[in-house]
Amino acid sequence: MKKIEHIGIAVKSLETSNELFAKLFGKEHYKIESVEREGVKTAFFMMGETKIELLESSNENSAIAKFIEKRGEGVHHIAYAVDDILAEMHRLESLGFQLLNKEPLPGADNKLICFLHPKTTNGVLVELCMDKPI
Ligand code: CMX
Repeated sequence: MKKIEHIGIAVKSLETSNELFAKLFGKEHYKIESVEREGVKTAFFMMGETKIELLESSNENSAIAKFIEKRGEGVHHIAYAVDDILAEMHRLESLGFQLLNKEPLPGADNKLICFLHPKTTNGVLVELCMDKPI
């Protein structure tokens, strides 16, 4: 793993939280993108080399809706940049980490992604992400 690529924060309202985080950071988000498969609408802020991803649920059965219902708004996942996502998935699975998807999936911001179950990572949902090959 190379660095923290982004930190995902679950929010109830993207509109309200975009305003709040713009005040906090002193700059606006650079992108809004929906990921239909995950039932989320996201906004990205750039923080040096790291991004902050705000996640709003777009349907009541999504992972973000469940998360907010159980735990309220807050840090949802930490995403780490990797060079070779398949190699990293194989490495981590062989070490006993539980992959939540067996194949890399397309994620927001031009990434291929894989999640690791928080039960196998000390309660923190981990995402691996790699730039989509051009
Ligand atoms: N971080 C830490 N723990 C989490 C969590 C999170 N983000 N989400 C759920 N959990 C916990 C639950 O609280 C629960 O803990 P307890 O057993 O102590 O109550 C445990 O994980 C298992 O929860 P579950 O109810 O069995 O499973 P869920 O249906 O809540 O699913 C998870 C949890 C992580 C497997 C599911 O959310 C998932 O597959 N996530 C990956 C996809 C995702 O998060 N997509 C949204 C982001 C998309 C994007 O970034 O674009």
